[in-house]
Amino acid sequence: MAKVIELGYIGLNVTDISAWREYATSCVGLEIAESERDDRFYLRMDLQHHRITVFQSDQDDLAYMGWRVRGQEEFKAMIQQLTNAGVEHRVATDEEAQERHVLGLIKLEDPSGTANEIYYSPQVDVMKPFHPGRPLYGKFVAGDQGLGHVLVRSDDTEATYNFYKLLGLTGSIEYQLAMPDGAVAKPVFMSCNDRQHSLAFGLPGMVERLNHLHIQYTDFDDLGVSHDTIRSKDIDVAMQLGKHANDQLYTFYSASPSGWLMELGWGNYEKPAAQEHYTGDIFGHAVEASGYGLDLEL
Ligand code: MBD
Ligand code: FE
Repeated sequence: MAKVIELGYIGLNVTDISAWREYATSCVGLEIAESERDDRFYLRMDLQHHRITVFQSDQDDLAYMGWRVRGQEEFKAMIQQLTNAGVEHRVATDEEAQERHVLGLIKLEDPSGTANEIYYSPQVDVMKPFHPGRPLYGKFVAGDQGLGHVLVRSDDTEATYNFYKLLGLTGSIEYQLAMPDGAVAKPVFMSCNDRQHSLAFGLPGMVERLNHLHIQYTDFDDLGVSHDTIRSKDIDVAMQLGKHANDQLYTFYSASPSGWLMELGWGNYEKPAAQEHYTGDIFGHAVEASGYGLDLEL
């Protein structure tokens, strides 16, 4: 079976592209790389040409997720796998692959209509050392763990699980959470490498496609400086610093310039030997600013 191996890139549609330049560098520490097109810029986290493309748009939401397969043979096998499963997809043109700085690209949608891409061979700029947008003590956890994770809207948990299972991700329900309205949320977390999860879904009430993007630092002090910076700018913190039960990361959630949340984190993780679920986090993560789709008792 062909499998994706990382959430390698994402595209973000944003209404305020200059706010994003400031936020991505000073609050997060990402490196800006300019594009030859004036409707976008790139964000780097490591040696890869880019990890995030920020597009000037009339909306603020996830534009697409890009999943990497190991190489050209796995790419061909993935096309066959999608065809055999009857999943609608399109092999992109050379121009479309070039636009993403990859050698081959498939375009498809998940069951909620969220744009997904599967690619092989990203451009890696080995001659251009990663240079953070603000001084960092360490760097980002990226490389073969991909850029981080996203929590996306799912209109049908079972169908969404089956779609991403076909791409090669594995996972399960990892929390049972009592919601303010008395319902029980059962979010699903899926993984394709050593990162505990690259994708989560199954929170009720989402309208936009993206609830949050998680990015991880190698160095605890960088998380602290990001927290100070975000506090000094009076940016809303939806969930305060706390430690998750599943990925064991120390994280907090603050509002990005697009209104959805950025979950910045640091920590180490040991995979449990068999499937587990939790009813809350280890500590913290109290709701501070509500209305960001994470009004949960973690
Ligand atoms: C996560 O990364 C997360 O965003 C939530 C809500 C719960 C556990 C891990
Ligand atoms: Fe998360």
